Amino acid sequence: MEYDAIWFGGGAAGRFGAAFHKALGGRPLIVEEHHLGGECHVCRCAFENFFSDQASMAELMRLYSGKSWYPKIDLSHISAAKAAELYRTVGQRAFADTMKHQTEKQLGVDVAWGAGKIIDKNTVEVNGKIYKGRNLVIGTGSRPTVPDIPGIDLPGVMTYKDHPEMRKDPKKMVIVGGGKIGIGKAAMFAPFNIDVTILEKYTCLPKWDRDIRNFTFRDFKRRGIKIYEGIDVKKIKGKGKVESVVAQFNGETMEFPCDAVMVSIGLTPNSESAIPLGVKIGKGNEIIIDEGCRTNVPGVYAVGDAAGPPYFMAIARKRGMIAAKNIMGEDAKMDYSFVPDHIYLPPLEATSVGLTEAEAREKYGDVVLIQVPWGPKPEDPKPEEYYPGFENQGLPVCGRMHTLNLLFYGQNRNGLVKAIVDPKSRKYVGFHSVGDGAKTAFQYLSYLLKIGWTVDQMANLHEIFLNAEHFIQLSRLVAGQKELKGFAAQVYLEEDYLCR
Ligand code: COM
Repeated sequence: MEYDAIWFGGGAAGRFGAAFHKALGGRPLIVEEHHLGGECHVCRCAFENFFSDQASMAELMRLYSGKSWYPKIDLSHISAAKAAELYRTVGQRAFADTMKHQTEKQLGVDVAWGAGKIIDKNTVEVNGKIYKGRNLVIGTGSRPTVPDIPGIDLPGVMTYKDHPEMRKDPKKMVIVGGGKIGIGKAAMFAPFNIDVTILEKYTCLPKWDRDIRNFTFRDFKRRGIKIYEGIDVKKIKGKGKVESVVAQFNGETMEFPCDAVMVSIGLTPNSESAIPLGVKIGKGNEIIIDEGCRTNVPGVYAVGDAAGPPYFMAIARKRGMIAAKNIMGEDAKMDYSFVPDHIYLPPLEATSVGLTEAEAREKYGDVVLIQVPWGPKPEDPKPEEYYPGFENQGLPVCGRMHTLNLLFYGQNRNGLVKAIVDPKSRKYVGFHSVGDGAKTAFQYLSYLLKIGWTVDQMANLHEIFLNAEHFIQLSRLVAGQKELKGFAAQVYLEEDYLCR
């Protein structure tokens, strides 16, 4: 039997692509060795959501312990390894079963289980059986990039892939790389009494709005998470297991004692299986595709992380959907504009879409900010006068369930929201938040940005108070202004979070 397409790899891109292909009336076959859904439920999104929930609970218990009616809780023996074990033994299997049931039984997509071998662009062999397809879609995902430095193979050195496999609780962890994975991991491990140091060669979260970065890293500093930027990791030392990380910083050699290292310097696309087909491969090991997810070889497509960044589940799934449409004779194109982004920062999360303030100023000149809190020294109000230790914060801001609790007990952790508006057109150009629960809104805000949503339109929506990002009510406060001024001019929170 010949299929319309063989989807080589059943991760987010292949699974969604094949399902979409089937829904369009096509005949897809997924080839998958391990489980459907890719890394998501093994060690990425699903696992990280779970682990972040566990870390949030630890952090919130720490904050609330002995306050109000909350009992005093001893958190000195909590265990990150225990949290990982629960997911590893129950979560991974439960998700795998669900994906299999949904894909094969509910959606009726055929799956050939086993290690596939691409024979040619129309032929794949699985367990000695030959499958034929008119098209081939490569969705083989990505892997963590690992630097070639001495000691990288020592026990105790891990990547995000190994996180669910944690069997012992580290005391001191060094995170190599301050991108969104490394920053997220720092926030996930610190609540479990793990002493965390982040070593970043350049700048942490360079693409994020400066206020979000500063808010996040000031919070890290308060929590004892140490950050070095501009530091070059040279080797990992240890006898039989990791004992320290050696790095070059400001011309000096520094050694960071630790019993665990998390390497998070980026991702490398898994493109190797497609190379014999003659597809073009880019400098980052990615399969080069056009807007329709086609490679240079007719009838061969690439989707998901295998085709390079942006590495984001929504993009992976949408690449699958676009490839499916094109296989079925449409002329569909990827749209990479206004893709939202997100970082786990338990008990909070950062979410962003559109331009940062710096990008917006470059493009539109004077932009208007609708933002709370205002900056480091608000003239009014002065909450520290009636609530000691409550400096530098404006109103309670974000959190789906902890807004007011975090206001009182959160040690300045009650969030930040920031909308950026072009005052001439009154259109939003970017939304940013640190809080809890804003992800849902950002899925829709990304669409509103794309259609040119204005402050006046936003002011006409119906907020359900309290909510996670407050953009409706904050916009309504200023939408009556003929000449839009927004909230107070921006005062950057000081960048005082770095270890020097
Ligand atoms: C999510 C994986 S766990 S997938 O995108 O639904 O396949």
